[in-house]
Amino acid sequence: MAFCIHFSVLVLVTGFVVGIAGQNTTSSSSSSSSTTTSGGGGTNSLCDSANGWYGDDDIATCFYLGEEADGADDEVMDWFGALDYCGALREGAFLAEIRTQAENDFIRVELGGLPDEHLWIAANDLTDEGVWEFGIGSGDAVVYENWSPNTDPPQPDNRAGNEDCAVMNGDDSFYWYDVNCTNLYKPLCEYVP
Ligand SMILES: [Ca+2]
Ligand SMILES: [Ca+2]
Repeated sequence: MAFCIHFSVLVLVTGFVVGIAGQNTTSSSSSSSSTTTSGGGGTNSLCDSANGWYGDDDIATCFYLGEEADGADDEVMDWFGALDYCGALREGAFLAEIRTQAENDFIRVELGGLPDEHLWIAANDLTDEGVWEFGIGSGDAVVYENWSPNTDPPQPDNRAGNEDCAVMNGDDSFYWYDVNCTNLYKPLCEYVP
């Protein structure tokens, strides 16, 4: 019985991990160091794919999609926790700063198999309502934006006057939504190799 349960979990986890990325993924039972070159992404060899970091030739950066190689894929945290989580993940890592359409497209395509995911990104208007920046009070303005037009009113709507942090919403093609910073979601982390 225990074996059956464990086997079922393994199958679920394996299908889940393969499903998100559409590419070869290092599973808990394999320490293979083969490069991941199939599918729509993960082809940037400068990214530490063995530890879950992916990029491709269209972007000069690496993203961590919140999926540990060991299948520990369900860590959720508030936005401030996400800042800390990404910073501690590896040298030079930070909560993702989506600055181009190519970067946004990489996340959307790479995560296309996980339509229910919400991922924290660095954009916030904590310091000055309606003025979006990366970092808190950094003055590093968000120039490229991908707010959802599919709500009424469209995003960002600062609903209830209390939405100052941004997520990419997998329920809506990974368009950006402003949400309450204390919501619990997975972090999308980044580092520049
Ligand atoms: Ca706001
Ligand atoms: Ca909103």
